[in-house]
Amino acid sequence: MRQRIGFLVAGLAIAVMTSVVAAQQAGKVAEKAGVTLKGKITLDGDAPAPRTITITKDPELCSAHGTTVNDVKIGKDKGVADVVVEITGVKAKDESPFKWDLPRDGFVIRQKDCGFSPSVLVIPNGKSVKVFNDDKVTHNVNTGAWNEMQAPDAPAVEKPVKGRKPIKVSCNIHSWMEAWIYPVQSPHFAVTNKDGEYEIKNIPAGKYRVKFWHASLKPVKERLTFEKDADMTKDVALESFE
Ligand SMILES: [Cu+2]
Repeated sequence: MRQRIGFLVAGLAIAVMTSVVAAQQAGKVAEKAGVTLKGKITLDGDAPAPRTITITKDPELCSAHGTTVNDVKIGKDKGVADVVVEITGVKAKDESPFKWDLPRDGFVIRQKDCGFSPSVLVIPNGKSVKVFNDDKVTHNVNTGAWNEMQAPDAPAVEKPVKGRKPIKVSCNIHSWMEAWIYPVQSPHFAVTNKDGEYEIKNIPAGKYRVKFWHASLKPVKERLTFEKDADMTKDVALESFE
């Protein structure tokens, strides 16, 4: 009998310990999940007039989709699309595991209807970008670091991306074509949707620099302190350069 009680006590002790460990692990997971930063990026001032482009090459194709370009895409309530929000300075040991939304076909830019799509591509620093030509005319891909002609149906131009600054992509044949590759060092980033909204999850507690970047607007940098379990909202109004 005494032996049975002994087993029971031991079993109970193990059960309690197991649940304590489980609770601790759950706590760790919650801690690891970090906090969420979200907000809306708007335009401070009037929307710039669409830029009129002069179609000097392949007009049959390139004029078919209009002759103006909106460098700043404005959505609901003056929200600005394609703003990169990046948190820098997170210590490697605190970093969430890289949970890139890795596209099956890699990081891709397409040349279609005499334009680049997407207009901003965020890519982990060191990964390769693939550029495809979907048009029936010859394009070119020029980043400064590399400059490649691309005939219709040519294979993708694939190049590694390295750096800490946004890289402008242009086409030497169609001067109005422009896109940006934005290399990031960590997974703590977001790109605003068509209405200027963004959300970054899993930010470890700490004090970091947060960059708000758009190719045609003045960049904003903020230092924000993230407290454990305290989700934050940060709205920013960006101004034009002029
Ligand atoms: Cu082109």
